[in-house]
Amino acid sequence: MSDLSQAASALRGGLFGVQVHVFAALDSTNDTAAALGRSGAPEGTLVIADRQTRGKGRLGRKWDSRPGLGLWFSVLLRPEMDVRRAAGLSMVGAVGVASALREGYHLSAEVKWPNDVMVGTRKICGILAEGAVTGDAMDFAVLGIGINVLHSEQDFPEDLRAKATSVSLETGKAVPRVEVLAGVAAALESRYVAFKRRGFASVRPELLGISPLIGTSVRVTAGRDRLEGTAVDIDENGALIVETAGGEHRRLWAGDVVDFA
Ligand code: BT5
Repeated sequence: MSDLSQAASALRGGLFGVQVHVFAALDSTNDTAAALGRSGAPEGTLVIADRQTRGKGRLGRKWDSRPGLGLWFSVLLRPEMDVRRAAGLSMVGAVGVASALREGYHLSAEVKWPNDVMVGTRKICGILAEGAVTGDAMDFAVLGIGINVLHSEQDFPEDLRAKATSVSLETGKAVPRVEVLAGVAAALESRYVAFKRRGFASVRPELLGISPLIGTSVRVTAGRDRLEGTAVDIDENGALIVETAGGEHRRLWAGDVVDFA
């Protein structure tokens, strides 16, 4: 916890740090950021916790968020755009995190569509974007980011040990969490500002440059649908384009790539 108390000073001057709320423990930083959003907190408000007791993944999955080891935080965004355009936000977040890890720590971090940040086959960061909507307009969005920083392999639950990694595991160094936070916040801010101005097109070239799926065979699940084919593109709206064996191009808006090679 001690190092996280430096978060506000590490973020001073940036958009993502206009207000910083640091907690020893929360159920989920996304839920607290959403509550702040409903009570009118400004864009850029950041909520961070040393530990989450109910860290959330997508589709009701759990995010392992033990104390002292990771960056578990959420930023409140007020993007003033319709819901369909805002759907690209989680990918904007993933590109921001991957670029900060590449530039700051020379990690070969990549973005596995739609929003996992991977080093090789292991997940180093997960992103959960949630929104409050009136009609077609976003009231606000919450971009929740979990980055494994100081974990050794034993620090992950057994079922994640072969699938997860951390900044320490990849660099061999105990990098301070607030240092990672400051780098990620700056990288996110520049991508977010561009995204507000120019939409998903602003992030697409960078995303395609660090997408390990493109050109590979993939198996994707999307709700009850299963699809196999070759990932050929991520389109101008953020959808994954998969070419099936029959040559048909299928456009996927959401889903999980369960296998690729
Ligand atoms: C995600 O979901 O990857 C989104 C994770 C978002 C976490 C942040 S932390 C701050 C904010 N507050 C929250 O409550 N959430 C956000 P998904 O793509 O559904 O992946 C979930 C899966 O990742 C799990 O089912 C596990 O297999 C795996 N997993 C769980 N914890 C992990 C960890 N610490 N590192 C790597 N993989 C993990």
